[in-house]
Amino acid sequence: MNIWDQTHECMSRDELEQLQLERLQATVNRVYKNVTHYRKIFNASGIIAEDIRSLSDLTKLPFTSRDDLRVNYPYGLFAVPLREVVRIHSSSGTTSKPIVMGYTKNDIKIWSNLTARFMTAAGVTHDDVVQITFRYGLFTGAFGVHYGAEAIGASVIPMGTGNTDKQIMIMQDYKTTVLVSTSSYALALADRLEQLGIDPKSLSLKVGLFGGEPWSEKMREEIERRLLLKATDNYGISEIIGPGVAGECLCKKGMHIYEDAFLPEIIDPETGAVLPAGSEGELVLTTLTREAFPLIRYRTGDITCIDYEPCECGRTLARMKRIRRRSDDMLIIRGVNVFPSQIEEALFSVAQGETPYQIVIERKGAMDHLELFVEVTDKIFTLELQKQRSFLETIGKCIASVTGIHVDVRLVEAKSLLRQQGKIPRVLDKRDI
Ligand code: DLL
Repeated sequence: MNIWDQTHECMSRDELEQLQLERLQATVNRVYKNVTHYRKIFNASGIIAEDIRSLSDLTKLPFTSRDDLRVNYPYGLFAVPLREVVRIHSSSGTTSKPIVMGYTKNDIKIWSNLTARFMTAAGVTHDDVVQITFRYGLFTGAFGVHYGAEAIGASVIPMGTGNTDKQIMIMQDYKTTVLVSTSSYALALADRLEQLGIDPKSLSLKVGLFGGEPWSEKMREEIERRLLLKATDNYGISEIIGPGVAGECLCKKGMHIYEDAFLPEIIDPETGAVLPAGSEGELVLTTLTREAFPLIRYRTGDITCIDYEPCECGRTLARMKRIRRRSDDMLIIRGVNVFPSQIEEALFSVAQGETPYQIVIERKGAMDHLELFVEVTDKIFTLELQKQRSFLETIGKCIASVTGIHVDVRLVEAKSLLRQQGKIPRVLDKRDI
């Protein structure tokens, strides 16, 4: 089935806004009734659901932050009883505790439709063979796209991450036409193909769906040239749904936001003020159809701007620009979200106290590489060599178990990390993407 939902994707602004208002009112009602967190803050600021008479009344509602999700861990923000939840995913939080998201049966149906929509916009049809190289598990990426591809009727290869040689063998033998991955992994695949002397012309790749991490036009040009496919960008965030919030059509002029399901705003990240259309700022999203996990004015931390001009493809949905920055200190390492505070927490717990350190990120070849430099303290210095080694290994394991990523931990001389105004910058991100 070709899922171009023309009813929702080509609506006039007036019709769309009417639909958004109806869905917003229903969502506000639902969270007031079913979610203690929202009831409390609405009551405290004297807001009642009937106050939302137009879309501009949205600004009367408070923002929801990642911290609100943390405080309500695990199920505090669910708007339905657990027995109606058919799926649970989670994402990295600022501390060792993750953030938990629930989906009802209907949420999964809507989610599949949304991912099917961005895949269709990028040219995927039921004739395609879709190789998914995201991690299957608590991460929303793989399952979200998987269900969308099945909804289209494409043949899905649920590969999961890693094992690049096997990915390539399957790509050759099963005649994969659509690659679903992070942009950096697409380049890693291109590198390996080159090493193996495999001509990309011998593959059947047609479309690449890349999301989950920032990338650039320069990378797009390189991926298209080396893998001989059309590379498109798609955006999502686990708290809101996962992939399927926005995606590019083949005009490649920004990602269409599925505004019938998510109401976007752009705010000044410092003041919280809503900025006029076209300004750059932090993306704030309100879910309009979520049953299990509705969020009001969720601060995504992603810096972008929105273009409301209709697109040449016929879709009237607004388009968001590539995300290149965040308003907070969240890092994305090979598509995995990592907070410096998680690394610090793990380090200090193993070191049993504060220890000077610095996180350095580089892109080696196509892939991100994270190193943690720890300055030797008297306590560490007095350890035997063997114990020092196992100390570093324990830190690495502890960080891996919390964040899911591999970190090289290295000891450096005391006072050797460069200070700025007496302080070591916590993160040195040397990536140039
Ligand atoms: O990465 C969901 C996803 C999976 C989207 C697969 C697309 C494909 P999280 O792990 O919660 O969810 O990470 C969300 O990743 O706030 C952005 O900072 C970043 N991000 C996602 N897509 C893009 C993109 C998934 N296309 C966080 N460009 C978001 C730049 C992106 N950054």
